[in-house]
Amino acid sequence: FSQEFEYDGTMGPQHWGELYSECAGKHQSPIDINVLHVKEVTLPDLEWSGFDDPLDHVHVTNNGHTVLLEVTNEPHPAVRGGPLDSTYVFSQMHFHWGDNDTFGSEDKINHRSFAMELHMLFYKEEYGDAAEAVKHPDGLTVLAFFYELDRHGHPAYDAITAALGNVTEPHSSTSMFSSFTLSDLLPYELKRYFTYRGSLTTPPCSEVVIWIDFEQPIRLIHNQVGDEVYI
Ligand code: B30
Ligand code: ZN
Repeated sequence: FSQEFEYDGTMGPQHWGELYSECAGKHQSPIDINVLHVKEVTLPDLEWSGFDDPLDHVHVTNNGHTVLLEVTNEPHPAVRGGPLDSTYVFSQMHFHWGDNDTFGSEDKINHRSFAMELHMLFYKEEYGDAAEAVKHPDGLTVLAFFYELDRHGHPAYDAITAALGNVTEPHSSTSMFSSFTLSDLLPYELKRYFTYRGSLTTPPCSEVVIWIDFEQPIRLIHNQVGDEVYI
């Protein structure tokens, strides 16, 4: 099966710009956030909707780049406020991780990598869907959460960890019917975050993403981190 891109070698990030022109852009993600250069501002509160509703059906896919979770809840969860001037509707969430627990996140904070990163992708409601939204500079927002290893896990992740066993091979998928909420997956403190204008972190690298990176990491135990899923 031929991949459209890879994470190293001749199809690695250094070469993405040859096939996908936007990957050679000037506002590319991921970034290394230098906290000393961050301007501290007060923004309106983020408003979350649907995050406390049990998810009725979660479709889990190993698409060859990541493990992607899609939900069927109606109405879709959504987020507004903070740096966002409108409502953004949930599209999918997925993870980025490394071969071991010392790296794996995409963005970094003060050069520090985290073991894993969760991306919750939302599209601006007025654009109707993610495919249309990606054509507009304010089309998408990604809520990004870092993970830190701890001896005490986060119970809501047990269902996801179990489902990963069914998607260890690229282009496999499975369904989950366990009732957790999106909030169950998140850290306790959601008031402090870093926000910047950037891009999709993989091809087509479109510079259409309002990034919101939460400062407080999610704590997981080692066996809840997905380093045995092959992409
Ligand atoms: S991220 O949140 O910035 N990591 C995409 C979505 C979110 C991010 C990066 C990329 C995205 O939608 N990419 C295009 C989708 N893919 C199709 C696919 O599902 O698997 C097309 C592609 O890459 O060019 Cu392969
Ligand atoms: Zn991502």
